[in-house]
Amino acid sequence: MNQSAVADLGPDDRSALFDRDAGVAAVREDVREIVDRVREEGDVAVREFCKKFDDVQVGSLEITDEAERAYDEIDDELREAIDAAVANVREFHEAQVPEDWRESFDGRELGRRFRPIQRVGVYAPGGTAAYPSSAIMGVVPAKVAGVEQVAVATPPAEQINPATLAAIHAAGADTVYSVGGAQAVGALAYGTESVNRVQKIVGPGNRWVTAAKAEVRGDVDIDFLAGPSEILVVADDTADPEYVAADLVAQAEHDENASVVAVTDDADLADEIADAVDRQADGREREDVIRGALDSDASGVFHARSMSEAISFAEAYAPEHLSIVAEDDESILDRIESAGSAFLGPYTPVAAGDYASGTNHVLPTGGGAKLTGGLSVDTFVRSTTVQRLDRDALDDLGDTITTLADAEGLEAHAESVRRRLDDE
Ligand code: HSO
Ligand code: ZN
Repeated sequence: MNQSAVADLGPDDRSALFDRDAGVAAVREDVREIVDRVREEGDVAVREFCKKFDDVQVGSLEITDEAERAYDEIDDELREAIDAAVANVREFHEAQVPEDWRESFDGRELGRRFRPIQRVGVYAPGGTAAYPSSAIMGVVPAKVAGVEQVAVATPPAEQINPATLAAIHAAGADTVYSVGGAQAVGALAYGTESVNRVQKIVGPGNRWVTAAKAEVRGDVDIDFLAGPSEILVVADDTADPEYVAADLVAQAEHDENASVVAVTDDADLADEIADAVDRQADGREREDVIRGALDSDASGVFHARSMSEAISFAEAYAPEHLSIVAEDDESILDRIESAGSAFLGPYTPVAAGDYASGTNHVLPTGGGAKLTGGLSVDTFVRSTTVQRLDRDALDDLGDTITTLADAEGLEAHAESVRRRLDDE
């Protein structure tokens, strides 16, 4: 794993860290071909790609009933864990539901009204790991927002992970499709004989799924690019290096394209974290994946000369997950504006938010946190502004409107006001 002083990072090092793209650009062209073929050929192409990439000859692409069956059949402990996670995620997202409002602004009655999108597609990754938690994170906020048709796409397998199917059902999805990768995104975006076209696609995925979302954006709405996982830990000398390392290794476990970073103002701690990461990676079930991520140019343990330098580094990185393990964590958080989700203190592992604290784990990666937050109820609603003016309010505003309309040469606009005000 990279280890260096922040001050010694050259332009190429900084670019690998701050302009990271987790290999998405490299698959963009292949993804375009997949998406185009799904768009043109529908189910035939979807089935062909399922065979090619997942090595599965899919029967029916729609498997909604299997999700309900899986929920009934999984063991009680797993069902209870799924239900507990769903309940916490639901509770947190219910607290976000925006209320319609109207207010008087000097006699002008203005307000906003919120309504859900109607048809949404959620991607729940499968592949080398199963992601029941991602199904929960996509479906629950959509349902809390009031989305009528929530479809989930998850990769096919000899037997699709029963926990994923059960979670999809527990979260309240309406339809489930057995299709993954870029072909799933294409099918949801354009529709096929078996897959209903949606208006917005959300959810995390590997670089293929992420590139496909970038590809269809514009034809269909997407949440944002939520690619391979990232974590950045800001730590001071009060941090336990073993805890910090455990969080880095955990996110590295997702994908060899994951990026994991720690930055600290304590040089000894930097060494201890790097040692602990190496030790903790040893012998893990997914050690190959972990080592792949640790060796990435976008990963490393960095020593800053001051907490201010560490904070500037974190801001430039704009991580998906920001963990702050430091005495004055709140004031450090205050000074970092760009992060998908923040985890404060020694007892808040990122895994808490990944699974069950209630916050959403579908978060912007690749520096996207500079522009947007993670999945929330807002992702699934649109707003309409509403206004009503009485005669006095229009009278008050009349000169302003007509003067601006005249300045724009839009005389009919001005007339639409005058006509009303001239009428007694
Ligand atoms: N850390 C992942 C979410 C996840 N972790 C799912 C475990 N399962 C992306 O934020
Ligand atoms: Zn995770």
